[in-house]
Amino acid sequence: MKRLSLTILSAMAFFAIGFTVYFQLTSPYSNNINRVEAAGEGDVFDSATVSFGAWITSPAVDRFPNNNPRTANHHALTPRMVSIKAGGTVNFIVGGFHHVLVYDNRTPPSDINTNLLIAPTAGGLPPLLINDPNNRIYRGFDPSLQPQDRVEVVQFDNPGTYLVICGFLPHFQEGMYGFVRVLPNNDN
Ligand SMILES: [Cu+2]
Repeated sequence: MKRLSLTILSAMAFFAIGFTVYFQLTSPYSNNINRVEAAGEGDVFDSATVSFGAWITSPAVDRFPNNNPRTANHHALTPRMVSIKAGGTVNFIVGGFHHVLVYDNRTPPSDINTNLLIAPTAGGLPPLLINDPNNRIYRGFDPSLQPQDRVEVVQFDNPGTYLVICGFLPHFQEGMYGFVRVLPNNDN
């Protein structure tokens, strides 16, 4: 039995590491703002919705009556990039222990100083929230003070390519970030 659980554990670890590497190597967006900007536009609307973390279903998850199982959370922005018109909004639908941070036009993920950290206000956690104010244009709620399922709506006046990261350090280090492309609004 012990050997079996060890095998399962190492398989899980292998999968987690493999997935992280795969994601970083294959993401068209990793650190390359030019490629984000060059991506196809499709239909662009005034608002977009981004799932900011999610609860997995495979294996099955039971949150009843009031559970936030830490190991059952998907650490990603879905989709990883959205485009909206200038003046529009992005609805970040948060699912899990996540911290929404938005950085100004053309900030690459590599610019984020992960040595600047603060502790969540509640819960006695160590300083694991990224606190780099340089080019930061929106900092969301401290997740330690909020329900894990919530919405934060952010508005963008100016065209540009904005980096959105999860400020919870372990998630950012796993690649939990994405981009909002704000295109000129020709409707005005
Ligand atoms: Cu997160």
